[in-house]
Amino acid sequence: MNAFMKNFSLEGKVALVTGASYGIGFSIATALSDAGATIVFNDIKQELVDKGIAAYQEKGIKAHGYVCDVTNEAQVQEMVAKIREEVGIIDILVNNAGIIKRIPMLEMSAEDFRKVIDVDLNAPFIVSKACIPGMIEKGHGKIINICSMMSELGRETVSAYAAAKGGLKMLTRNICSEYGEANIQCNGIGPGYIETPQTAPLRERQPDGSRHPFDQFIVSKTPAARWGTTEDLKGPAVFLASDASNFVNGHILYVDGGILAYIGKQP
Ligand code: NAP
Ligand code: GCO
Repeated sequence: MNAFMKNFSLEGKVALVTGASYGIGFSIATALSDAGATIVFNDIKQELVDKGIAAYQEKGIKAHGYVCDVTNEAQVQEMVAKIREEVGIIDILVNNAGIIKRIPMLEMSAEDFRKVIDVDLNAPFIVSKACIPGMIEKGHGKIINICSMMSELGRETVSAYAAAKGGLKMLTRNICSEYGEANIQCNGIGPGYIETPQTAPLRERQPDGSRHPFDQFIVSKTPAARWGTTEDLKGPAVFLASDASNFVNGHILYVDGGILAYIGKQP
């Protein structure tokens, strides 16, 4: 590897990816591992952590899995202390764990709204807060917040999700503002519509076998004319986790096949 390409290497780095036993988090974690990082992940249930460890093993990756609910500050502090003892200080944090509830606003309970904000916005605050002291101690750190197109746009039924992801964009900029001087870069990745269990209901085939109208809508709104895959997020994640992005801070990198650049097909 020549000196320039070494900038993209994550050799010797410890990366925590939250909620990464499958889906986008899993894919990003495998890419960070391919670039040389040691992978740590968490999930709420032991059963999912075990499944995750087996899935990483299948890819030849020895991942360290922890049971932890990212909305629980005491559990998060305990997990980060354990990781420090058992694996090392976290250099790279990917705040990936997230949920969505697709409910029209007038039908949504305040409790459901709060739950989404708790996982998608409060948790990245809690986990970042737990990891930043170690990063300051080490003299560097990378935080990647998994935002969304809903950090910019609204849509019927996703009021809580859009509020949380819009907030996460601003938390990203604020962490950059507060800790840039400590050589911590905090950026976001804003995936477009990606094929994962979270979006499966939007792609379900109709009873007559035809495509879901939302599926057709997304393909027609995307200049790339397809849904994204978790593979599409790997390069951007490695870039933002590596020294190649050391002067990129407070930025949201949209990986959306061009949706945000496009007004839509003319009639
Ligand atoms: P997913 O398939 O539903 O995976 C989300 C993961 O987060 C699951 O492993 C889930 O675990 C975990 N999680 C949820 N609540 C948690 C908690 N309190 N503590 C710890 N882990 C928790 O979702 P995905 O599609 O991969 O999405 C990953 C991230 O990308 C999310 O932040 C999502 O909002 C964002 N995103 C997704 C898309 C898309 O099109 N798919 C687009 C833009 C942004 P359980 O299975 O135990 O609940
Ligand atoms: C929805 C989708 C989105 C995606 C994604 C878009 O219902 O509109 O689920 O919210 O998950 O976050 O970037």
